[in-house]
Amino acid sequence: MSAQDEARGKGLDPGAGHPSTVLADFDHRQSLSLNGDWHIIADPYVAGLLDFHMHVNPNGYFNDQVAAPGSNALVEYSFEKSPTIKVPGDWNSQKEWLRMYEGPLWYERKFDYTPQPGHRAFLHIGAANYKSRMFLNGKLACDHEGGFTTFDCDVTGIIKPGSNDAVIYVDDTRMADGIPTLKTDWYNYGGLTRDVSIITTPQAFIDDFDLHLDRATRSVIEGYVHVEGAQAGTRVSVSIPEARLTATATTDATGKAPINLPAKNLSLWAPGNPKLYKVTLKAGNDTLEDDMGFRTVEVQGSKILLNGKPIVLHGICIHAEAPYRGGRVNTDADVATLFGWVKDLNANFVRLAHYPHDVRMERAADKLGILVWSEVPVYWAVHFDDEAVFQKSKKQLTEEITRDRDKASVILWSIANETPNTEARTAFLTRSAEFVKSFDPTRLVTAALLVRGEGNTKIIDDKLGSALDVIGFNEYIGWYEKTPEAMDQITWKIAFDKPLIVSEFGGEAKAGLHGSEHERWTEEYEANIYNHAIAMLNRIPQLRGSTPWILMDFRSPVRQLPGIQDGYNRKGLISDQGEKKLAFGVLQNAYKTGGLGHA
Ligand code: GCB
Repeated sequence: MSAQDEARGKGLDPGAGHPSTVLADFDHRQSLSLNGDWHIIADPYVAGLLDFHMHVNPNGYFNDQVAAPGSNALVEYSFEKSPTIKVPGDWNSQKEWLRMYEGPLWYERKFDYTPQPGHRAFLHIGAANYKSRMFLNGKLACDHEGGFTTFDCDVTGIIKPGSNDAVIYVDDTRMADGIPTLKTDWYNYGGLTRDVSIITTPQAFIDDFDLHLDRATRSVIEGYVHVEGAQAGTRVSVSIPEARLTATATTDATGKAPINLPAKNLSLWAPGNPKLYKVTLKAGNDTLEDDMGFRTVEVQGSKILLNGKPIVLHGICIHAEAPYRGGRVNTDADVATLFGWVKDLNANFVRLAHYPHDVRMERAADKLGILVWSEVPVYWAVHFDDEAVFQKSKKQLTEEITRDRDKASVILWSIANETPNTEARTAFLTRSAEFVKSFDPTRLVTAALLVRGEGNTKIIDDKLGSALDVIGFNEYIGWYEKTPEAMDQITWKIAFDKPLIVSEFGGEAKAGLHGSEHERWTEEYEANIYNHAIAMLNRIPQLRGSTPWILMDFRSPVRQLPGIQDGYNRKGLISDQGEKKLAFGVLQNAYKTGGLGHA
C-alpha cells in the first residue's frame, strides 16, 4: 500500500475521494500559467502526510505552515527556505541529488488570482508522474493516478482573491499494480512534467464535445456538445464561419446536445492537405474556439482508408524525451525539433509511444498533416488479472480520448504494447478494445503484439488480434535474435485478414561509431538491419504501415553498457544530441520512394 493509500484509508480523503476531470480543448481556454519556480521538499518518509504512528498528520505540509517571526512554534519544514525547480520539468533532470530519486516529493508556489463572478476555476495539470494530490490554500482539491494523462481539478470553492498557495504532492514510486507496472524500458521521470495553470470558465460551460465527419457520406459533421452545469434546454451552437456553417441544438437533462451539421463542401484533412477550420462552440455564456480538421478513417478488409482512399502509413516511433536537454517533451521548441526530423524522414505518421504525450504533439501533427497512433502505458506485464488495474487503464483511456478526440491527426488508439499472450490478458484487453470502440467509434483500435516463430516462419496469431481493427506487431530479428541477413529467409504466416502495421523493428547504434555491417553497436550494423528488414517486411501483402523503433535515443535504466549505452537505449535513428545515424538515411530513402508497405 502506498503512503497515499494509507492516508486515504486513515481519513484524509474519505468517501469517494476527490476526482479530477478533463476539460476538452483546455488549451483554448482563458488561463493563468503557473509555470516557473516551485519550492520542493523530497519526502521519502512521507512526513508531510503521516505522523510517527502512520496516522494522518493534520499539520501536514499541505498547510504550508510558517512559524511567525519571534514565535517558538515547532514547524519542521519550510517551503520558503527549500530549493526550487522549474515547472514543467521532472525533478531527476534538475537536481543532481534527485537524479535517481523515486518517491514522494512536495511542490509549493504562491500566485495571485482575481476570481470572476459567475465563473469557475480549475487547476490544470498537463501531467504529474505518477500519483498526485493537489491542495489549494490547505484544502484537498483532487487526487490523480496516472503519469501521462492531462487532468483538471475544480478549485472554484477554494480559490480566493489575492494570494493563493498551491501545494502539490507527487509520488513516482513504481507500483506492481500501476499502469505502467514496475518494469519499463524508459526512465521514470518524476514530477510535474508538463504545464500547470489555472483555467477559468463560466459557471455552465462546454467541458466535452465530439465533432466528427460521418463515415458513410463524409458530408455531415455529427456528434455532441456537453455543457457542464447547464439546465436542460440550454441552447448550443456550433459554427464554422469560413465554411458558412452553423448548427444549433439544445441540451438534454444530462447536459448533452446532439449535433448534426450538413457540411458538403469541406476541404478534407489529410497528410497532403492539413486543412484546419476555426470552429466556434457556444452554450449560454460560454464561447470556445478550436482548430479542427475533418476526415474519416476506417478499415475495409485489410486496407486502411483515409477519406475513403487507401493509405500507407510511413511512420516512426517517438518517446516523449526532449532532444538535446533530456527530460520530458513539454515546449514548442521540443515539438518543432521532433516534427522537423519526422518531416525530414518523409514520414506521414508517428507512433507516440508508450503513453499519451504533451498536447502540443497532437496540435503540431494536426497542423503538419502527420497521422498519429496514440497509446496508453499498458506495457509488458501489467496485472491483467486485477479488476482495479483494468479500471485504471479504462480511466487513462477515457482521459486520453476526452483530451484528443478533437484532433484529426489521431487515427489509432493503441490499448497495449507487447503483452503476454495469456487468457487473463486477452480478456482484459478485449474489454479495453470494446470500451474504446464504444467511447470513440470514429477511430481505429490497435495494439502492438508479439510475434512467434517456428524456424524461419514468423507467425502472427495472437488471439487479441480478433478484437483489434488494425494489428500492430513488434519484431527484432537481427538484434534480439538471429542476424540481419537471416531476415532474407523469413516467411510470414498471418492469421488475420486485417491491416498490419509493423509497430517496431530496429537495433542499437552509438552515433559516430563506425565499423563493418556485421559489428554490433555500429551505425553500419543498424543500417544493415533496416535494409534487410525493409525487404523482409515488404513480403507481407497486408502491411499498411511501419513505425520503426525509434526516432531518437532515450534514457532507460535497463541499458547499462558503459561506453555505448551509458543509460540510454540507442535504437534511435538520431542520437539524443541530434546526430543522424546511417539508418536514418535508409528509412528516409525508403519512405521517399514509397518502399515500405503497400496501399
Ligand atoms: C520493445 C518495446 C520498447 C523497447 C524496445 C527495445 O519491444 O516496446 O519499449 O524500448 O523493444 O529497445 O527493446
